[in-house]
Amino acid sequence: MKTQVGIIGAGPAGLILSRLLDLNGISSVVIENQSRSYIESRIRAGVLEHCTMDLLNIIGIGERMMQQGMHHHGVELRFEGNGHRIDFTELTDQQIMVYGQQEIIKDLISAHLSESRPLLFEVSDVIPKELESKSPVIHFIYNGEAQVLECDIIAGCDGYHGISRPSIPNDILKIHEHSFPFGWLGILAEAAPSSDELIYASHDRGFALHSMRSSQLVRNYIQCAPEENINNWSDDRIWSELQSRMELSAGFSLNEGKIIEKSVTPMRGFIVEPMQYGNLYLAGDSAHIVPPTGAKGLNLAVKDVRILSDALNEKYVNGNSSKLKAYTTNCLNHVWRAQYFSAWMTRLLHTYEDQDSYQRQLQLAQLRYITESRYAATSLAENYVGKY
Ligand code: FAS
Ligand code: PHB
Repeated sequence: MKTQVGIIGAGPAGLILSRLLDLNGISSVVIENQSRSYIESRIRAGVLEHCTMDLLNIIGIGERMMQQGMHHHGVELRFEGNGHRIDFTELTDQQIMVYGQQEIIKDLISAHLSESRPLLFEVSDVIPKELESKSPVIHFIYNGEAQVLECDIIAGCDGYHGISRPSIPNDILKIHEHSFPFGWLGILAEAAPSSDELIYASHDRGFALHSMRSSQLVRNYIQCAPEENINNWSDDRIWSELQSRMELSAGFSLNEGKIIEKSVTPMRGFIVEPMQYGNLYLAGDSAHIVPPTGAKGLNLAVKDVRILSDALNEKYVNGNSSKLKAYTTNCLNHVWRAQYFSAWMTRLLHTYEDQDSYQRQLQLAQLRYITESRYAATSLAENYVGKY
């Protein structure tokens, strides 16, 4: 098997890269170790920056998103029993789109297969090799048979637990990482949203987030311990904790419903550099993880593959590899910006076990400042909609 770009992983990074390359007449093969049904049902991101929404429309897979997604023009910060709206459109002239990651994956896969572009599911034993050579290869098993994919470039879009990053020698990789002392217990529930926009609540009992997927599906999160045991959380306990942390002095209650999915996610920041080695290029979660408080993970993956496809286009169309050489530098700009914003939102909105009243009052003073100062609110809004 032969192609120009071998892509490992059919997440947002891999599938959007393949489409961008195809639009520039560059061939690629995407290999994925999970089944189609598994990755189309995996609950992940839900918030798209303005520029991510624009890109999905530009590459021609935004139709269902624009019909079924929810256009949000702000978010609410809730603390001390009051809600405060941050008006994105008024402050930045941009918005966000709330549309489930698994829906984007479904749209990308159906476009991919309807155009008969190669996408292999349920591969195994994937091993990228000869990364420093002019023709790196990917060994893998497909339908029980050993395969070798010869390519010019390998794109490692296989997420944090993938094989691509570990294929780079340890002495080459520099790792920056930080674990926050809490996790998120996330639920997907059959209930109508209780607000038109997302609610970020900072409460003495801990952080909580009210998000949504449709007019019948909500996605809520509560701050918990990093290694929290989900079995200690009955559905009743989850709803009562959410209600407590979302309280308003004027009265408020979240619509409750059947919880159809619940999981605990640790909160950490992680970045490797370089994001390239020979002819292997990392994009998305394979190179960096952000705490989800800033809703940046998926959007970062999209920014990476925009830069990578542009650099590959320059190589194949103009024979100029300067942008490929500068790939890591060009990506780290937006990656560290998103890390900064995600860590800032996390520290602002979560309570720390060893926090004293002085530190709690500092958080509340900062929240008041953000909701009273146009400049502070604009800073949050710009970072949230992805205007950078
Ligand atoms: P992905 O992990 O999405 O895709 C990698 C793909 O590679 C997967 O399909 C995997 O099966 C495949 N793969 C792995 N190893 C392989 C191998 N050896 N061979 C072949 N294939 C292999 N981000 C937000 O912006 N907002 C959110 O609300 C949000 N919520 C999240 C909630 C959870 C629980 C998690 C885990 C993440 C969340 N994120 C969120 C971040 C998330 O959206 C990621 O940033 C995004 O999926 C990154 O996309 P990819 O880099 O494509 O990686
Ligand atoms: C989500 O809708 O899943 C979501 C929204 C905002 C975040 C994180 C997750 O910050």
